[in-house]
Amino acid sequence: MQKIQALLFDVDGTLADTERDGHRVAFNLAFAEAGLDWDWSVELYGKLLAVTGGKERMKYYLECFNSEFTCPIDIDDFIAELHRAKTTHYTDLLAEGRIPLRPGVERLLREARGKGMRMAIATTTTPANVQALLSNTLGADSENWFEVIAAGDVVPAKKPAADIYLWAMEKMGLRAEQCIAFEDSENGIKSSLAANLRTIVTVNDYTREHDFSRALLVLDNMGEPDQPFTVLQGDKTLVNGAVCLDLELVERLADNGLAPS
Ligand code: XBP
Ligand code: MG
Repeated sequence: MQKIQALLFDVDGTLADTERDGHRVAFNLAFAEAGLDWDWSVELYGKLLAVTGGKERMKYYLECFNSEFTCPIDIDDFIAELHRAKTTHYTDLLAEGRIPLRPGVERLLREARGKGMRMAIATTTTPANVQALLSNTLGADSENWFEVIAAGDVVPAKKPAADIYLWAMEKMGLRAEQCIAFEDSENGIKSSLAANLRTIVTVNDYTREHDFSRALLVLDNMGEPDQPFTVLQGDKTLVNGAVCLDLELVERLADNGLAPS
């Protein structure tokens, strides 16, 4: 088995718990600003997360949850304008420091960076959102920690399609067996597995019940030395008493985990 050369990170739900208190809130602010009475509750948003991509999610909402709505202008223009406003609200929320990184994320990123491990982002969200999250949590230059930031509309087919991971690996000149993906959702792991990537999952409140049966390991979070993770699924003998996800554990899992087929 080839030694791991790169870590490929999903963003929303994996690096930070952005959906409920970030994206959802920003969508609602954009709706109110546009004079719409749409209100995406925490519960409704859980259903809407079935579709990745903010523009795609709004269309799904109109089709399945608000089909009475008559669009005043061309639907694509209308959605695009709402989405621009939503992105502004979302990046403003991040600038207020409202959304921290999840436990263990900064520790693992710093360790990987210090040891020369290559890193990339593979996400469905808009590039400006990734930039805002990284700069407001890890500092202005932290975007440069990632060799490739694969985000948003750079590929036409969003997760669960494999495209965003394939795009990132192509840019890095790497094959799937040389990388490990980090995901938090079923659409995310469908995408990484379709790209043939072994995948480690950290769940969140929206994704706890998703199907992660083909993950290398499923954790509640990446853990810290003084705040241990809980192993939800996977081979506990490989975890071997570790309390947090560090590079040694990632490599051990990768060496022993079967490639998805
Ligand atoms: C999460 C998504 C995104 C965000 C909203 O992607 O599906 O659509 O919810 O962001 P991932 P945009 O977990 O792959 O990071 O509104 O910018 O699409
Ligand atoms: Mg995600």
